[in-house]
Amino acid sequence: MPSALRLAVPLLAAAGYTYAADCSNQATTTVQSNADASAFASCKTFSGSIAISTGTTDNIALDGIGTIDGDLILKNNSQIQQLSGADLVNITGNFVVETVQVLNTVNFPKLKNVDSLSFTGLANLRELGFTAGIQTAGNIDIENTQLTSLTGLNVTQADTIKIANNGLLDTIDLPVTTITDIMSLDNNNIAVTVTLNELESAQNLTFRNCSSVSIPNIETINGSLQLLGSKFENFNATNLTSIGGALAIVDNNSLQNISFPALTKIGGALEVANNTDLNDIEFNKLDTVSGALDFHGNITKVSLPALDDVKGSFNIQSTGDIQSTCDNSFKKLKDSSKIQGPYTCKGKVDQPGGEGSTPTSGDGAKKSGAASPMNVQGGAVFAGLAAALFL
Ligand SMILES: *[C@@H]1O[C@H](CO)[C@@H](O)[C@H](O)[C@H]1NC(C)=O
Ligand SMILES: *[C@@H]1O[C@H](CO)[C@@H](O)[C@H](O)[C@H]1NC(C)=O
Ligand SMILES: *[C@@H]1O[C@H](CO)[C@@H](O)[C@H](O)[C@H]1NC(C)=O
Ligand SMILES: *[C@@H]1O[C@H](CO)[C@@H](O)[C@H](O)[C@H]1NC(C)=O
Ligand SMILES: *[C@@H]1O[C@H](CO)[C@@H](O)[C@H](O)[C@H]1NC(C)=O
Ligand SMILES: *[C@@H]1O[C@H](CO)[C@@H](O)[C@H](O)[C@H]1NC(C)=O
Ligand SMILES: *[C@@H]1O[C@H](CO)[C@@H](O)[C@H](O)[C@H]1NC(C)=O
Ligand SMILES: *[C@@H]1O[C@H](CO)[C@@H](O)[C@H](O)[C@H]1NC(C)=O
Ligand SMILES: *[C@@H]1O[C@H](CO)[C@@H](O)[C@H](O)[C@H]1NC(C)=O
Ligand SMILES: *[C@@H]1O[C@H](CO)[C@@H](O)[C@H](O)[C@H]1NC(C)=O
Ligand SMILES: *[C@@H]1O[C@H](CO)[C@@H](O)[C@H](O)[C@H]1NC(C)=O
Ligand SMILES: CC(=O)N[C@H]1CO[C@H](CO)[C@@H](O)[C@@H]1O
Repeated sequence: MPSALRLAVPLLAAAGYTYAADCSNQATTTVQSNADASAFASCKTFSGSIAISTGTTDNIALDGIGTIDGDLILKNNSQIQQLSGADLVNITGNFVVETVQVLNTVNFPKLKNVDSLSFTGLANLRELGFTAGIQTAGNIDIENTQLTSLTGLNVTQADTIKIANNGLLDTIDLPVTTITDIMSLDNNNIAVTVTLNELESAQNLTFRNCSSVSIPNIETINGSLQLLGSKFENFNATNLTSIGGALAIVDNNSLQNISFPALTKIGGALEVANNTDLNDIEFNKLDTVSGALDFHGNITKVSLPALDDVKGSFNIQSTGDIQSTCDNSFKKLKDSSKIQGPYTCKGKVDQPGGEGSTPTSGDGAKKSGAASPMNVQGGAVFAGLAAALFL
């Protein structure tokens, strides 16, 4: 043990005595050893933040403390294998465990309330030891761990939840009902099943590389919904009536059916692209798309019977033969100015491209936006709007 650390160990504790530590500290209290941690055992509430030193080699048990009125931080430590707190119920600040390679046990059987939970860079952590279940956590960030499940996270409301790059995580099942800012699930185990059966309202939702996503009770998404690089065959959102921002369904090679039977309004862009097996696109109640509408891929059927207002550009390009739908349905919307931006709708295209691209083969390829100088100008404006909305 380096001499600086040895000096930091309180003498009495080192000699085997217990002593009552101060239960408050305005500065962050640095714990160097488990003896330092045990010194707080008599503190029902500890006022102030506790950080465990990067050089600590002991396992740390913060037993006795019921509430930490501050943060609990363990960062960048290469030795600690176990972190626990037998009596801890509340952390009013952040609970941060970051870059602790050998940590294999986190045991806080009574912990229920934290302001935020950030567990990242934990190459040996397989489970969260939160037996009572965390009930409140405004922000949750779990990245680069070996967790196999999120058992122990029982939050019903959160501002942000980010769960990414957890290679063994194959089940995400949370009782959350409201997400006020962002939920992002990205690159966990490729077989991960996502079950958010209580979710009713959210701001931004991003699901990338998931094997199934279930959000049957979602009613409103105030921001955007993105389904990316996933391998589910079906996606449905039976109760979803409006999306305030964009809806993007891109790069899902197994996707066969999507169902949005109640969706009427999309406040941003609607993009459905490069889903190899998705042939049939139906949005039966959709009337308004305030950004661009962009469908490209192997599409054989497009049904948008209620569509009445597309404020951005309109691009449909498919390898399939959809030309009659273009000519019989969508051209009329363009002609009556219900599609306000540039218009492209083309079947039997070799390489279907996104908004702004020129269809590569077939006949009748033409972008009506170029018909008059006035339209060109309007088109440029709307192309800009659409591009912005695609972010
Ligand atoms: C945890 O916080 C709640 C709410 O502030 C409080 O009622 C409870 O007494 C706290 N528990 C402990 C063990 O400090
Ligand atoms: C991690 O700790 C080591 C020493 O234990 C130190 O050299 C390094 O700078 C620390 N890294 C960060 C990002 O704090
Ligand atoms: C946590 O949630 C799971 C599933 O939603 C439930 O089975 C479990 O009983 C809950 N645990 C607690 C302690 O609330
Ligand atoms: C939601 O996403 C949109 C873009 O898709 C972005 O402009 C907005 O800031 C995001 N909201 C939050 C709370 O991050
Ligand atoms: C979405 O917007 C509605 C209406 O503005 C609001 O009542 C609701 O709380 C918002 N939901 C979220 C998750 O932000
Ligand atoms: C959808 O909404 C209806 C009516 O509000 C409700 O009865 C139903 O349980 C919700 N969920 C699903 C999956 O339809
Ligand atoms: C994850 O999704 C991205 C697209 O968003 C895709 O490029 C990537 O191949 C996917 N990863 C896996 C393992 O499927
Ligand atoms: C909705 O999707 C689930 C799989 O995610 C599927 O089992 C169910 O049959 C689908 N329901 C409808 C009405 O498409
Ligand atoms: C997709 O929908 C069609 C028609 O409703 C159905 O025959 C087919 O089985 C569905 N595919 C999957 C994978 O559920
Ligand atoms: C779909 O794939 C094509 C060809 O790889 C690519 O040019 C296009 O950008 C992709 N579209 C999206 C929305 O990723
Ligand atoms: C269309 O389907 C073929 C064959 O399944 C596939 O190779 C190709 O990538 C698909 N194209 C698009 C744009 O999804
Ligand atoms: C899980 C899965 O099949 N993901 C694929 C979705 O489609 C993109 C390309 O369109 C692939 O890169 C992903 O591997």
